[in-house]
Amino acid sequence: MGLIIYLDGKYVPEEEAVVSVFDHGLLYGDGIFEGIRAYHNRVFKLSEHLERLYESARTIILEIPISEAEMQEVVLETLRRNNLRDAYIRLVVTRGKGDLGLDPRRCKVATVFCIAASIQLYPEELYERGLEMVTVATRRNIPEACNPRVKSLNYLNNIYAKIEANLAGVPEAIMLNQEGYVAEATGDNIFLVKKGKLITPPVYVGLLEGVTRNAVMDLARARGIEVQEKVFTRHDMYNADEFFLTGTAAELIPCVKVDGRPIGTGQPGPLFQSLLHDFRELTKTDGPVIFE
Ligand code: PXG
Repeated sequence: MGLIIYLDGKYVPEEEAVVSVFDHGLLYGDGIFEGIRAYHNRVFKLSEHLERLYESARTIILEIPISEAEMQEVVLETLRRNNLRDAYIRLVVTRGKGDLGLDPRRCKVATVFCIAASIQLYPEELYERGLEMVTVATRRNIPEACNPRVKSLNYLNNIYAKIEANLAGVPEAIMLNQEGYVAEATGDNIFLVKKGKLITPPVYVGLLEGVTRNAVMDLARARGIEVQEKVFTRHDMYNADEFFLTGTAAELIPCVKVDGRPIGTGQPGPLFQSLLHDFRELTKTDGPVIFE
């Protein structure tokens, strides 16, 4: 593809953007990342993504060698060097090069890289028709063991769930927490609509506090819709009026069938359509400009 990649202070051709086999990001999944999008020459919710990245770093005691302001410039400059105004950005910070022992103190300096690539959006028909999903047996990691709020490089929990969805022949999985409450999908947050209210599981259930999730809650409130963060079960899901997912990759995607039960009318609902419209409008004005 001939991309220019930011790696540890330099912008290099992708062939030269390589990390050590002794990097603990690879050996142990010891690191963190963000998936970010640029729309219409702006980086959507960049400060929110950077805040989450630095908070994840603090929790795992990972020292990021550059400041948040410098990181913002890395993202913008990587986009400029690749002449991208609409893009998908992958920002990664690993524990860095160490040895074959898991002690993070063996890693002297974190590895930082940023990839900006053009992105193929889902076909429009998926947003119009909606997805089918299944609840999978793999439970979401418990916060006391591997906190889902940390956007770590350790995604095996989610990959297990994705494999189950693949085996079931559907594009996405619903993951429950240890108590059986609905948590999230493999890379997306979950919303349902019931009697005009928008409901999403609270962060303490054990999920990633999505940037898109928070944006959608704000958009709903701006429309005068009541938003509730409360726990719910599969029963609530099956009896929702509308159901949809949010995430940087998926944006807002309707789900019309869960575990064989059609949701609501079996078609994407009106509140979903309104929020998707508002979201697309917001992407035109939110975030720092790439090319002045
Ligand atoms: N839950 C999980 C577990 C995620 O990984 C979200 C929710 C949604 O969060 P945001 O902040 O994006 O609204 C995510 C995000 C990928 C990919 O390459 C995954 C995510 C984001 C971008 C790309 O699969 N996950």
